[in-house]
Amino acid sequence: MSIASAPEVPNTPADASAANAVAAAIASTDPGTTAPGEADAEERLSREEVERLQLTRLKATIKHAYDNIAAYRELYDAHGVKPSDLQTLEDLAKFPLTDKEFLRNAYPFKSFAVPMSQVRRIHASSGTTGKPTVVGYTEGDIDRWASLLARSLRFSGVKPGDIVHNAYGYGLFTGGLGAHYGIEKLGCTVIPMSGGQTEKQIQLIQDFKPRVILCTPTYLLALADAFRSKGLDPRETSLEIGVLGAEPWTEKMRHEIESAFGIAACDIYGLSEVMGPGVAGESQNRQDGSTIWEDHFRPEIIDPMTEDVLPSGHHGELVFTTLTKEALPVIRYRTHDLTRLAPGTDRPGHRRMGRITGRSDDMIILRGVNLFPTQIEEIALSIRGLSPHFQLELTRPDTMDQMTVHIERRPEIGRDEAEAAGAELAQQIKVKVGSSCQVTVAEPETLARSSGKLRRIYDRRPR
Ligand code: DLL
Repeated sequence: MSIASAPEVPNTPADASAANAVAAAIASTDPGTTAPGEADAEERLSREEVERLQLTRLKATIKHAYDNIAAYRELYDAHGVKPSDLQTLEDLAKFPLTDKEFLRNAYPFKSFAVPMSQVRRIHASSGTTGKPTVVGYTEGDIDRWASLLARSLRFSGVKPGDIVHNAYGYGLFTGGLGAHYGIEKLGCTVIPMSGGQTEKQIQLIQDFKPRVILCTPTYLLALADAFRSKGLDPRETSLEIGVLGAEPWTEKMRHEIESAFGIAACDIYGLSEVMGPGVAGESQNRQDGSTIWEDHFRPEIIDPMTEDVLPSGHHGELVFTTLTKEALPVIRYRTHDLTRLAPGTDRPGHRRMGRITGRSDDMIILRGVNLFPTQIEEIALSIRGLSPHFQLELTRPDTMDQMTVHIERRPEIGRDEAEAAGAELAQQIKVKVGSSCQVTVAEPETLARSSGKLRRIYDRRPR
């Protein structure tokens, strides 16, 4: 494994403005600001120009991390690489990969490349097991994050002057505040609703009449159900656009949401360690996958087992290097998200990512067959009478693992039809995924809903 632990010694960055190679690189390459509603110059760069910009910023980032973060210095010294070994973008592959463990070992602040006096904000991952992953931002980082979020929203059809209902959770999670600053930056009115309080969400959507909603795809479905249970038609709201992310979702789920609300649903992708929401955003005109903002992030796809970089178009694990982060530069950071890269379309200089099919750590291995919850979502939503509300329960009643899909029927079908739909689901999973499983069809609105990222897998196998 090519990942080293962070040392116990604290970092001692010198005066950050002098030591911060990234700040200098940004200053020398920054094309200046544009009006909030217009595409900015970096967004419009050609592929060649983007790569030239990436190389300048990448050199600066590696130097910044090596000079100011002891963990990177130790890691690179142990691997016998130094910042000057990076002369081309391909040279990045010479540098070792990093992951969540690398950041956790630097808990809480040893992964920061600037003095604490320059860190304006902290966020942290939920950290269900062990210590959370802590991320920090300078004033410049927050400003660039807001600009990228604003760019992503604009790309998805949001306009200055729109009222935006922000139902991503506020707090240590990057979703709420990250989106909030971007919404303001674009010149919109933000309703900082956060997640939960579904009754209140419904009331405010009716009273404040937002044109745009931001939340997870599964929470938007929960809101659709809540509207209906009050006898209200979600298609009658003022909403026209949903900018949805923070969890995997399929094209079938997009259609489900779009028809439930009569809106355009666009993807937004990001992760805290790399920045937060807005690492990639989707064009409303095309809805052809999220465009990665490559003026700020260099993506790679690797084989998760061999760790080799895969050729363009291959499916594998997404790895990111930040190009403009001052407080927390990450270099070759393993996201565990599985996808592929595709050429840019609406923004030809910036590549797109396919839908995240799953996370390598969310993969279920059922009697030797690998499967992801998104595969079940895709199949379930193609069967009449089955809803998108499901959970996967893993048990081991004897020596064999077993998976039970608990899925709600749609209210418009009866019990008999629901049983037939459940049997059809089991059959199609067997044919398409290659694994037999049990299906139990639950009554509408009986499975757990979430106000943020939905938990799909309940693993009850003995450890
Ligand atoms: O979920 C940041 C975010 C907030 C993105 C709001 C979009 C909207 P984390 O909590 O660090 O950050 O979780 C990051 O969530 O590695 C993916 O596995 C998953 N994820 C995020 N966006 C998408 C998406 C935020 N559009 C992890 N599609 C990532 C699929 C997503 N998975």
